[in-house]
Amino acid sequence: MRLLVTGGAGFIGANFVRLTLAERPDVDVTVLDLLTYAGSASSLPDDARVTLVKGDVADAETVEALVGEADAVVHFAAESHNDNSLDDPSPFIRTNLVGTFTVLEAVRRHGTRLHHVSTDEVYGDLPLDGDQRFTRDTPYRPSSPYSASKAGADHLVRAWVRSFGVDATLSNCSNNYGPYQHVEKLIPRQITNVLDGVRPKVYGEGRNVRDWIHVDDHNAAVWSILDRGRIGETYLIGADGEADNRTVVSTILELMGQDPDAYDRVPDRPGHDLRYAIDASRLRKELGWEPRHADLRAGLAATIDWYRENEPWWRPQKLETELRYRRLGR
Ligand code: NAD
Ligand code: TDX
Repeated sequence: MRLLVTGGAGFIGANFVRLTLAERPDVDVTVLDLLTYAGSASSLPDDARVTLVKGDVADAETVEALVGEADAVVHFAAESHNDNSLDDPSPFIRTNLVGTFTVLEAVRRHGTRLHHVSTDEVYGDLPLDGDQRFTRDTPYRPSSPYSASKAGADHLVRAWVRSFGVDATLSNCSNNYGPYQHVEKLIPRQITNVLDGVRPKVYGEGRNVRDWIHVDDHNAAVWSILDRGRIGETYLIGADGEADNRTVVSTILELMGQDPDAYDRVPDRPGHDLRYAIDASRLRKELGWEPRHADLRAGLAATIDWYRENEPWWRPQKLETELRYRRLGR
């Protein structure tokens, strides 16, 4: 089987390729990735079963040719960072909307199976206090240009399923963490700050809650959906990992031998979503998926070790990322 993985040189995609090589001996992978600031060939294993094609998911000719050679497509490619989308939304529109449209047109022509990877942020946010959780029936209410572009992409996929009979499934996952995550994101930013002797930066009061899941649990769920998911269905992926940002940052500091309060507060992100929480019971019941790394503290400790041991991977991103944050005042 040949799988086309768009965005496979990014954080979740590269971990997906690694999991696939380890657990699916019958699957060869073609990665289509533009290698933007967020993608790196060095995140991919050097393996004869993986072919990396540098190209744009919004380029119809490139996508058409690669989909024509694939048995299935997993679509991860996206601009993924909220803060960047507030600074300049334009690449989010092109990659997330036009890119998804381009993939849909190609799989429509070739009759190829598609799994579309999306986010819980399409549902907007939940109140800080309370036990409400997102389900697949929660109305879409995205807050940022990033989440609005992902919401639009999800709607395109559902329309292509209904109107053109495309063989697609969708998933909306909560916040991922683990190895190979770009240092712009909360957890690797703060781990690498501490490694550099810099105090972590928490937006606002740090009370915002995210529902953390280890990237391998997300990717195992994607494989469950590819194997057993019902065409046209949407599966919410989450591992009951709710924690507020202060707690995450304090845990990182403590695990790294620092004072848990040794962080700085910086101005809040405009439109900052308060809380995300996923009800993944359908995925568990229908497809039998269970997270294997649900202990956030243990997962953070392993992730800290990974960043300690892989400075040559993250160091080239760090200075430019922090200069960008300085310009944004965060
Ligand atoms: P990432 O930014 O680390 O990786 C994105 C990859 O897409 C990069 O390799 C980049 O080079 C590539 N890319 C960007 N524009 C492209 C284009 N025009 N053509 C081809 N490739 C392009 O993002 P990630 O965190 O790995 O997220 C992957 C997917 O998962 C995204 O669709 C995102 O919305 C979704 N998602 C992410 C999270 C999370 O917590 N990170 C949670 C839920 C869903
Ligand atoms: O330095 C920081 N300080 C801080 O307090 C950064 C970078 C973030 N934060 C806060 C903002 C959020 O409340 O931490 C939380 C997590 O921030 P991000 O890592 O930027 O993630 P988030 O905005 O929640 O979005 C992530 O999860 C859903 C991914 O980036 C998206 O791609 C995914 O769809």
